[in-house]
Amino acid sequence: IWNKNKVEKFTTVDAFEKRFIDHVETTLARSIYNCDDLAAYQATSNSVRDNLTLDLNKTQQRQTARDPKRCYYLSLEFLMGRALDNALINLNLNDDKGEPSSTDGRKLVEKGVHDLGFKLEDVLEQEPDAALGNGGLGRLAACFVDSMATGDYPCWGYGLRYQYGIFAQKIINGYQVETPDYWLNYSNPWEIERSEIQVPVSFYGYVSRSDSDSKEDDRTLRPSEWIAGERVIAVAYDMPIPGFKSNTVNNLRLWGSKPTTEFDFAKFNRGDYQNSLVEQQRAESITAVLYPNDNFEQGKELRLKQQYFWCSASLHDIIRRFKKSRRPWCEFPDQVAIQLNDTHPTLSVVELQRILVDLEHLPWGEAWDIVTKTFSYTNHTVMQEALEKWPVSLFGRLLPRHLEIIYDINWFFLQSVEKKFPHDMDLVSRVSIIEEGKDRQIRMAYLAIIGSHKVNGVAELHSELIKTTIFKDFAKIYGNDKFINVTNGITPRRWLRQANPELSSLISETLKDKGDEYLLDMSRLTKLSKYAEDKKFLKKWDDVKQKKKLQLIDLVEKLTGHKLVSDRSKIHDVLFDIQVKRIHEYKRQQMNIFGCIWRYLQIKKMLGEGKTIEEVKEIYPAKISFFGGKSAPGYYMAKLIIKLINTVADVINNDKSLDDIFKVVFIPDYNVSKAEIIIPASDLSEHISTAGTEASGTSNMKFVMNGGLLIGTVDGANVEITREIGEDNIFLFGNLSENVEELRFNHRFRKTSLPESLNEVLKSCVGDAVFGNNDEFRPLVDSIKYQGDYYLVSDDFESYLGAQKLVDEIYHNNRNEWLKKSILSVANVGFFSSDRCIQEYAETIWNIEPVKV
Ligand code: 26M
Repeated sequence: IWNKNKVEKFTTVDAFEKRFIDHVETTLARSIYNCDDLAAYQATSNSVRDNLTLDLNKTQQRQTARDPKRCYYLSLEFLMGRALDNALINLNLNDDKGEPSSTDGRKLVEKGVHDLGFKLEDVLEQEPDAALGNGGLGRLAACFVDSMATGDYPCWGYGLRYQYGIFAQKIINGYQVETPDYWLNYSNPWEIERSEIQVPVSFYGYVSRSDSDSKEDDRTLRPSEWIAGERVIAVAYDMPIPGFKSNTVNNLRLWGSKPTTEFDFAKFNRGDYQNSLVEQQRAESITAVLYPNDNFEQGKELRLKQQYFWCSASLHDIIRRFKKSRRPWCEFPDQVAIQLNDTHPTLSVVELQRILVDLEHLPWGEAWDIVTKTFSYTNHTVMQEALEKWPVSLFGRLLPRHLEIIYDINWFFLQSVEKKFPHDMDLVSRVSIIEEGKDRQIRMAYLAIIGSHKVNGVAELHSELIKTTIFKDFAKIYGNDKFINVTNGITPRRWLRQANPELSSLISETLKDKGDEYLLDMSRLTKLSKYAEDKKFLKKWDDVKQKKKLQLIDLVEKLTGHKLVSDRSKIHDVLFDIQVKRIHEYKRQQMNIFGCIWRYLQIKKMLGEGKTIEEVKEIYPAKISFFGGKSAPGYYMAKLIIKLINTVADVINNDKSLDDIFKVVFIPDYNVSKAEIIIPASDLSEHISTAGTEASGTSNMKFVMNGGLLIGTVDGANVEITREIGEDNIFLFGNLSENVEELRFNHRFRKTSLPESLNEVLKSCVGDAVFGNNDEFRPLVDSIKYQGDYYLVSDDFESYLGAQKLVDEIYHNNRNEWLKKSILSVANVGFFSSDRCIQEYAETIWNIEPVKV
């Protein structure tokens, strides 16, 4: 009976339409006469999800049967964006037996939705972003799960199901205002609630040791019992992750918190029914919100609670799966690899050690051997303020047994260091997991390094820097094999095919690649090089870009209500210069806006001298500078930068004398779905961090993949991008990271003076000058003039203006040259596919192999 009545995937338009109507009438309990775009989105999503679910089940059955080594990617953030369009692109329409079918799933559903009276475009617009992340780190995790499924790797992601994603940004009066992102408002068709998968997680309490006369440093040889003070339940919510042209559908498991059904009878008996319920309700707050910091550590207890809740539930789940195959514990690292996305999941190292020693009664040394073979750690930053540390006092109260275990890990580690470097007591104290001082702190990065067999940076320069600066001592202790580089990547399915269907079709048509195989094998793109001087092709290439620019104009006009361009037919002459990313001093949006101010002041000067607009345009051709990005809510300077951008935009955009040759725009609420519109529209994008501060950057890769040129510093992955696409095709400027220390030193001793250009700009931002705004921006000016200019804006400013001048010249005087650079960039962007990146992780760190379904 089961076999005869098997649920089938839809593989035809008819079958899709049936499924759709079924969902409208049953799942949504609505009549087909009362079906709006939102209902259509939900019915479509549920129908597509059914297909995914069937393949998910099959993938998991297959993996259970084969029982290969699996990788678990632990990340507190998965910045997934929208799921439907991506699912359509990855839709796998083969039946039970066949090879992946050649039917385009997206076209099929588009037709079906159209037959039912809707426009796919409008339906897709209904979906809220799954914005469970801050920026680069979270979006990287999302690209990674896509590539893991595409490469048929047996991998799961583990994260938290925040009820509120990153806040929505409103711009009011030029200031950022945060509003809650309650993304689950209309139920989420992409999650499968596994109400039967419930894992209890404990907090607080104390440690009990049966053997009270054991010697202090002997205690780890015996297990201890943790008597917890609070218990909550972790419930699993699964998101199916389809691969492209693959039958694999992997799983992203997000944990939600809820109260136990245990009840505090003591309180109840005291007549305190209300309060005993209130405390239970607190459990739900653990996964309520994503912390909106990016590259900044705050040390909040609830954040640590989130981390432990997630680590504990995930490890429990992983171990439950391992135990099914009844292997001995020593085989655990042959079956399980766990990747730590930054230090946020480092507690899982301690939790695994605790489980093995306290609950499974393994000897300490055997347990630790298993732990270190299992874990590996990715570092995403060298900036001090972003390195995670927890006060010992706070930590010990929440997780008393884990604190003991950390002390013991540290003790054994320091012993081994002393043995290896007997005459270097300084080294021993420097590498202690515990930072001494009046407020003792646990250094999570050190713990992550000690608990892992591999540590990787995310771009070559960054991986070198961690070995020679923040983790220098550890590189010395562990030698050369432990610290490696895996340069980041991005998924070409979302960032080329989905974001830019126009460019994708031009590419597949040009390469005669009907099945879009280049999205899997991006080395095929190199064939585009031979068209780099083909006039007909240049025209088509340029047409795509102009079309994407108009789409961005539409978006901005919709969002801000302001008309940006009066004559859309002239868009070809307007250079789109874009910087979209989290607002941070080290990313130097302030330098970009100072550059805009410089441009404005120069234009005004020329006009004042009686030059005509046409004459001005010879030097400063038409351009729009776009900014976008969120500031952490408590980051004063970043918020001030947003206000400055909006103030400058206000003045410039309302200055009639400019005759539209220059505009500045702040796009509110930058997120993944807006990025998909913004990135394909760029002629030029800015990646201008102080050298040595941006670990990799990933939007740089997205812009290149869409034929945009970069202006940037020699930082992060800009270095490898330059190597791949050629130095003629990127506008590099500024000081190198090896000189940063000296430059900062010179500032401290007032040995540098500001360039005249910057001085003029800064003058216009204070007092009652044109951008002064009652001296509001004084702190931004002072940080450069009097506070050491930590991010070296003054040292790079002239060089930056020089690079911008070159941009203007080439874009306006030699368009074919520009287009050639654009084509050659795309032709050589293949290295930055996250498929390559995941393959490197799989082969050099995880030691796992694909399992075809
Ligand atoms: C820390 C404490 C409390 C709350 C939040 C945090 C936190 C959250 C996100 C800290 C850092 C976070 O992300 C850092 C990040 O996004 N780093 C970026 O990672 C990208 C992927 O590797 C790189 O491309 C970027 O260069 C790097 O800045």
